Amino acid sequence: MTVNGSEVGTKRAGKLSLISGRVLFYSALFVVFFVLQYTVTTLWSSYSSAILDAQYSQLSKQVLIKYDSLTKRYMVDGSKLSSYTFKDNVLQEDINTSDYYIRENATLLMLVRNWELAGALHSMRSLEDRFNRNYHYDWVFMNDVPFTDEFIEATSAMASGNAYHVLIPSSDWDTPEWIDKDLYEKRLEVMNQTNVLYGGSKSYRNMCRFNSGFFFRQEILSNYDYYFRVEPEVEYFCDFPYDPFKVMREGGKNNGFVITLREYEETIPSLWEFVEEYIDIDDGRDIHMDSNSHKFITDDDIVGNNKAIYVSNNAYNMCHFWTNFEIGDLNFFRSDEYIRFFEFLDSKGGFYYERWGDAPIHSIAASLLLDKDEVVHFDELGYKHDPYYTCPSAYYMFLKQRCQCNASSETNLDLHTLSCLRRWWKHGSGKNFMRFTTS
Ligand SMILES: Nc1nc2c(ncn2[C@@H]2O[C@H](COP(=O)(O)OP(=O)(O)OP(=O)(O)O)[C@@H](O)[C@H]2O)c(=O)[nH]1
Ligand SMILES: [Mg+2]
Repeated sequence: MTVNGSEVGTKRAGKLSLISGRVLFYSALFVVFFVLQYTVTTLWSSYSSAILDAQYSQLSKQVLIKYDSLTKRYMVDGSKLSSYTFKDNVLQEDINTSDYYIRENATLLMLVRNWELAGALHSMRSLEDRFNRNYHYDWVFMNDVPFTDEFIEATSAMASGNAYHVLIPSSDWDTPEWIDKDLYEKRLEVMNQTNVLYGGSKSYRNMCRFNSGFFFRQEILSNYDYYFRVEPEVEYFCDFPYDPFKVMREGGKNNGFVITLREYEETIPSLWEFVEEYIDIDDGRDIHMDSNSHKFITDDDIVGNNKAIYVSNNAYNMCHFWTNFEIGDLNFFRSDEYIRFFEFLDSKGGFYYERWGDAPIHSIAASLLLDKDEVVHFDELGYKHDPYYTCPSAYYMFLKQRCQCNASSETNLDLHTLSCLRRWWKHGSGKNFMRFTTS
């Protein structure tokens, strides 16, 4: 049988095309398979990461709800004013401890006039409800004239502890003989005319001098280690979460405050000059610049977002602790260090020729004579003395302590440019993060 060449060629060509068709088919199949597998893998991995994402978001949401919303939430947007905690279940924790009712050797103290009875009762009611009803600390009332029976009866009834009413000896109250009377009258007149707050008042001056150098010498206070100063017509906005006297004793604190602000310079024009003189005389005996908080009262750079620059005529920046709320260690005021400091300043006559307040005197003494860690800011204690107040800005504190105040209001002094709180955090014993900022 003969097979011609063209027939063989056709058969070969047919075989070849069959083979290349198969190759093409399998290649296409492989490509399809590969694409399919890639698609399925990609889809699966994004699906599973979406599930994981969802799980993680869920978890972090739970954390947010559990911690942040309670413990790091602030009443004031954009401002980290108050302390916060990372403690779990902080709102459920019981404030009470087994030694809840154990008292320190301390008293509540009010210098007051008979006609201020209603205001005194208002303050007492507030402090009793928010704090003292659990402790029953004594109340000591002081006056430069005898208390009326009505005053004694009403305040004794309001006090949950013992109430003592003390007459201040005139030697601790009245203007001393060595004050130059003509000069005094002239200065009174000038300050009155220039509308300096209480500039024309003699009794206000006696009060400031008494509160600076004599209250702690009253015999009744020799029975106590600590005092808590209370004024008429003030208010405490929150339940006290602790006994502040205990905080003082356990922490080795000598002075505690809630509000710090600038003093009116026209009331203390020459005070700082004399303080500088005293620092020179002291020459490192009582004043230790390496551990005290002198920068709190001298530094005037911008701190945090408080952009106000306060210009004063001397190196004192006018920052002081408001003494209408003050918790202090009487032993500090009774110490040689404090008495030396007070007597030096008193001898200059500025309580009368000017109108030195007890707040700058106490504050400068604390900032120079005490270690910075011996002064404490009680940031949990909401408090009002017109025209300002302070209110805890940490949300958990606000709820837990049943506060009744508006932390974000203009009258919350901590938000105000007059406030020295951030400066205290930076140079005193405040928030550590403030110490590491450049501004
Ligand atoms: N016994 C007595 N107490 C006084 C006298 N002057 C003031 N005080 C008390 O001293 C404290 C401070 O006096 P305040 O009049 O409150 O002085 P302030 O806090 O600087 O000013 P405002 O409260 O704004 O009037 C208060 O507890 C007063 O009751 C006084 O002449 N005699
Ligand atoms: Mg007052």
